Amino acid sequence: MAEQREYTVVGMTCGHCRAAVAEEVGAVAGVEAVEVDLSSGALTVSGEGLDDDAVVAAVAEAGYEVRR
Ligand SMILES: [Cu+2]
Repeated sequence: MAEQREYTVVGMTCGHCRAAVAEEVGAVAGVEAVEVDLSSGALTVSGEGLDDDAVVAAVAEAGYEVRR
């Protein structure tokens, strides 16, 4: 069943940051859609069988951090 989760990413400063996060998180297993709001840091992930740790790791891979 599809679900949606919200995270807050810290450290993004421009469109390239935003694109990097969207690309890395979009490659996580089960993820079907990613929305990133640069100004608020809001990361909305939609998909099935989402794994918080995998999302956090993908954000870290892009060079940013999820505020928990
Ligand atoms: Cu940037």
